[in-house]
Amino acid sequence: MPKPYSVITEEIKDALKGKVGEERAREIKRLLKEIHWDVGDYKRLKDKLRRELAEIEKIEQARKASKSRTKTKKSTPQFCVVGAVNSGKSTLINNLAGTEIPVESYPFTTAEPQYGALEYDAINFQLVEIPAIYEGGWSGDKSTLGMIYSTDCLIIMGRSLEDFELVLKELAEQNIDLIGDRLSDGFIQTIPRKIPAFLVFDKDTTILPSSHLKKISSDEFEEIKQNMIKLTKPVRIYTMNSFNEIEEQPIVFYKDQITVKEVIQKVYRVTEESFKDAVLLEGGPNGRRKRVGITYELSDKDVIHLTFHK
Ligand SMILES: Nc1nc2c(ncn2[C@@H]2O[C@H](COP(=O)(O)OP(=O)(O)OP(=O)(O)O)[C@@H](O)[C@H]2O)c(=O)[nH]1
Ligand SMILES: [Mg+2]
Repeated sequence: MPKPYSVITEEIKDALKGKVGEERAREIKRLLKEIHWDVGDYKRLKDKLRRELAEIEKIEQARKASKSRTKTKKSTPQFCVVGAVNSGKSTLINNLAGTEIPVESYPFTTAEPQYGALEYDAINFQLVEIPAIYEGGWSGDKSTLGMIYSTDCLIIMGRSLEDFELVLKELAEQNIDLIGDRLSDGFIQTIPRKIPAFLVFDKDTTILPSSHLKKISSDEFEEIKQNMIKLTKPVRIYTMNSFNEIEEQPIVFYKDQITVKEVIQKVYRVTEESFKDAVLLEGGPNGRRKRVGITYELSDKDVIHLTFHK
């Protein structure tokens, strides 16, 4: 007796849960062998599995062919934390990233850059503490200046108006323009250098600089993390497989105007001609469902199911 259709569908879902890539393909092949009946509902089910298998194989082939291109540099936005001595840079990174960078009440505790990692809202951030700035300090320290120049974003810390004035002046002297969020093209290095930044102050600070940048208190960790997202403006695209399961890790872009085409190019590395169509859940799993073409412009947290010609 064939197993009831509903039982088989559940079994398939369980068997494939969490499996991706080659492992998923192997499991599908096994399931196809196991289901002997190839008529009616069973046939439709097997066809669906066969379609998914073909899709995975195509994607895996393409992935293997271009392994070197799979690592995209900007998957981890970097934030350098800059500030005067004792402004709380190490303390902030320890609080956000769970690191144990030494914190002391005397100045210049941190003599070398210190690193921390933070995952928030599906984005991996890197935090780097830059040793305390003092007047003219960066002019004689090209390696520190180089790190600041090449970072994606800055967190500027201070516990007094003088602290902030010092850092803002040093940054201006190095020809660095501070901006409220990333440029529409991403973290590109313009001349003069423009870097997205915000200020973090100790709650006892009485006067803050009249800067156009956002200002957040150093104990508002949630707000700081949210602002890191706001500043970097990630476009997170979730892909969905044939069983309507949404992948946990999104594909992340740091650029405005991302089209379906760019997702295909970045992730699947298949040619445009093999693209069949895309079904979109607007803004998340509960969003409006619509069928879109290759030039459709995606938004943050869209869920997308792509199909390709065999
Ligand atoms: N009042 C107050 N003190 C703080 C705050 N954050 C840190 N501190 C204290 O300030 C001192 C310096 O803190 P750190 O986190 O080491 O500061 P830092 O900017 O890394 O210092 P350096 O690496 O020496 O430049 C320590 O005694 C901390 O306990 C804060 O938000 N408010
Ligand atoms: Mg420190």
